Amino acid sequence: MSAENMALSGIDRVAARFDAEGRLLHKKPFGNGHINDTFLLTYEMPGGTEKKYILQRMNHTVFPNPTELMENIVNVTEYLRGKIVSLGGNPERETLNVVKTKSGASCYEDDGHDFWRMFLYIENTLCLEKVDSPEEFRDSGKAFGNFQRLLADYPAENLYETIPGFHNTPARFAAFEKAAGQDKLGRASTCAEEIAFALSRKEKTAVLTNLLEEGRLPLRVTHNDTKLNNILFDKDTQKALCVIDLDTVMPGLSLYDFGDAIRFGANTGAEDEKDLTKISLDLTLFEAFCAGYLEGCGGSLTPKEVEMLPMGAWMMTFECGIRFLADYLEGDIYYKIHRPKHNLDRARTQFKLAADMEARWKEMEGIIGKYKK
Ligand code: ADP
Ligand code: GN1
Ligand code: MG
Repeated sequence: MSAENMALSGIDRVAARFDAEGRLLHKKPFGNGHINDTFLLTYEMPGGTEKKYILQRMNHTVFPNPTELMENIVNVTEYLRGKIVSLGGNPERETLNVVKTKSGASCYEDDGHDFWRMFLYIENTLCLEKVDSPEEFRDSGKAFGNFQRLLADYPAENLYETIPGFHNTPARFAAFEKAAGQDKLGRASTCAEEIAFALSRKEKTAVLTNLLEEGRLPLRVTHNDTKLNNILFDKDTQKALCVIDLDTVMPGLSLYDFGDAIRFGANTGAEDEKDLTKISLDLTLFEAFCAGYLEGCGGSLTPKEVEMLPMGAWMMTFECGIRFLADYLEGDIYYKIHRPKHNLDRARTQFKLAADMEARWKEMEGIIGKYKK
């Protein structure tokens, strides 16, 4: 039984702890996240209408301090609410809204030490696993850029680092090397080619962290997990509406947000595609996201940040590949998997995409050249 189905049986008792209106009618597992267990709950309101909520069991293996994490989310969403209201927007649709517990806490710890949280469900939205058009991808770029701009003056020192070194690629590389060296499950022989691919690129992993240390790239408040499915699109307008999955909002580089979105959205194949001939970089989508992201950032990226955008795309793709591969080698303990070797398949697509980026570096730079100030 999946973790979601196991948890479903206890949902009513957990849901009763939260300050949701009405009577719980339906509950079902929801979404395609790799980390949390997400449920859609439908309540019947006094007049007979329905209201929906998102209930999530937080992954406390991945996020060791759920209370601090929720403090980040409450503070960030309240800050965004203020900005959205002052811009004449709708804060119930354009940012996440935390539903507190009946005792006023931002999450609930059950008897089994699992932590749960609730959000208002944002109605009439679409969550995409794949880009349908360059316009749509451009719009998602604008939304992620705008998200960063809205948080530009957020007091970053008040944010907890929910996963220390989340995009510290050299540290990720060290963790991967350790997993490959230990080879606890004897899986290294099944992915020797992938391990060799990663090892031969060790030197490149420090390019961005070095620039940050040298003060040549600015630290900003970033989202850090800018997958296309971490954005909701309005069904009516088809426009990007709300940036979700705020677990990893922390100080970071703009290049992390740009790069992670490219590695997922500008890939011609799925993140877990088995047929690697389907995996490549779609340069039209690369350019579309670039245009949208720079517009959303409001022209605030420095020339060095713009110059490094291709490196951001490569770094996030490579980093994601070594994270998937390390998890495969360690026995699939971090990411949810839905089939054997799922993490290995995911690592392979990331490495194929990273290799394609290497082959098309000049083309990426040519596109970026158009956006340099
Ligand atoms: P994970 O960290 O596991 O990726 P997410 O917070 O991204 O978890 O949620 C998983 C999915 O649930 C999202 O991709 C989206 O489809 C859906 N979702 C999450 N929050 C909301 C919300 N407030 N309204 C509508 N859908 C949501
Ligand atoms: C996870 O939570 P989700 O599914 O949006 C992961 C990202 C990876 C991504 C790969 C907290 O994102 O860092 O890039 O999977 N999130 C965390 O698909 O580790
Ligand atoms: Mg998500």
